[in-house]
Amino acid sequence: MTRELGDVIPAPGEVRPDPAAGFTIETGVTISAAPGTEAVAEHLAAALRPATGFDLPIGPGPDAGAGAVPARTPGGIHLELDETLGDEAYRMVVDPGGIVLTGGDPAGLFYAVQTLRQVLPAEIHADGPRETVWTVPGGLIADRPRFGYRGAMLDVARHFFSVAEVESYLDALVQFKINHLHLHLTDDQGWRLEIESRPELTVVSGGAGTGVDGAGPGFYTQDEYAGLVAYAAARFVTIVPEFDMPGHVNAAQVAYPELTADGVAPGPRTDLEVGYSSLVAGKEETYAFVEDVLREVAALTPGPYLHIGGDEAQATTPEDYRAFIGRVLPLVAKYGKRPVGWHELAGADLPGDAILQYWGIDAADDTTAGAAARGHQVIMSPADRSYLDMRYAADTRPGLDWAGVTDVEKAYGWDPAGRLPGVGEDNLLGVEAPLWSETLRSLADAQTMTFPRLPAIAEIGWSPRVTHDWESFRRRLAAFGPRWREQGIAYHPAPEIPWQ
Ligand code: TNX
Repeated sequence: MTRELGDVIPAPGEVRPDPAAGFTIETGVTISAAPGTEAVAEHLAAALRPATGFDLPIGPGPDAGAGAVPARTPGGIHLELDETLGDEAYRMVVDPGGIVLTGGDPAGLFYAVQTLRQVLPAEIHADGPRETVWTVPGGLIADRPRFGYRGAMLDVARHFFSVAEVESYLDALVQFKINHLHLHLTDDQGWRLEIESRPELTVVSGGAGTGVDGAGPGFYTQDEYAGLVAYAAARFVTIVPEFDMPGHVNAAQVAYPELTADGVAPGPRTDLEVGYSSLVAGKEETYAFVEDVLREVAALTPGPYLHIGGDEAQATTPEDYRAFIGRVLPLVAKYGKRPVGWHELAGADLPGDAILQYWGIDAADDTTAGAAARGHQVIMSPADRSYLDMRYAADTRPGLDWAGVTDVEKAYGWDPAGRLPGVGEDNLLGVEAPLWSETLRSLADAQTMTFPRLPAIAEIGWSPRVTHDWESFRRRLAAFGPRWREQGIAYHPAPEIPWQ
């Protein structure tokens, strides 16, 4: 099916189609990579070679800095950088002479590549050669993100996902210009990252029988986790590790009974209850433990953020909560990281750089607004719009429904800057779509809950508000059916989308 230049999710800021001026990628086409673009050129070639069957050799491009004038290779695809475009921004120009992709930085260039993939026929995602005419529609796209933080979250505690599964999930996310993956690494039902100074965490709470219904065992060694962080970084994704505390800690207490009030280990838990476990604010053992965890995780984390959870601490008194958070936040700073917490953290004294992640379901929350007024940045994840674990409809499975059911139109139909009175555009770091895994049992389950709603959240996070248009979105989304089928990505065939 012929593509139109603007048939892209997230909707680009500016699209100037020139239908007379397309370019067809044929055998013999080459890729030229200006200095600094080589790694993205490899991503581009890897995306185009399998389905086209073309060699698409990568050669050096003219170095604009060295005064070489031709900013393109006639008959080819040229990659270059122009920092005046800005962070994560890009431009794509397609005419009969070829394709020029210009990034404000390498991340922006990577997003140009994602846009190019989307305006090629769906068969471009096939893993072997296809007889297809690989025409790219002519014209210009100039694009840049609305928010610098466009996140997804995967709960690997309630159901563990292997490194290969997370990498596959991430490959699907980056096609929508997601740039943060928050990993919920610990909860009552499991502990999923090896901590060398606290080996029992994963020996006891990462193995067989952990996870909801005992169905999601596993953990990452530190080497595996470092590999995952590097895999993400190569795709311009920052991993945000979360260690949920002071609640959601039963798995830690099973492994280290000194973390309970009476020093007696609780039994392992595989049910869905929340709000019953707590670290003990008045015990020094608590802070020795937290410091061991934060120190090791910070050393494994090139990104700026450490997420300390802080949600649903019903088993912690408000005084203990404040005392606990007051001891833990300086530890995050000690190891050079910026703290992120669920919005309940607003009830504690916070350093100015602390970020709140809002997950509420109504607009009556004034603690988050108060924190925003004091200068804290907010990540918007309202459960009734952005939670990927909510059911699509009453009769769809898997999923929960405590925040209601969320069809695609509801996931798309909100503005993060209009969600909470007192939390406007300037208070927002960005948006995130969390996927909790209590009801998930496979990567296919995770994909089914994520697609097609993640593209809605991605568009809300990336696209200028003026482009927001449900009719346009559902038509553009329809084209992803064949793309996901080619990639083997499961998706929910939402009835409101006229799927191709
Ligand atoms: C609430 S949202 C939780 C999680 C659950 C989720 C299920 C939040 C910060 N806490 O513990 O997994 O609901 O939707």
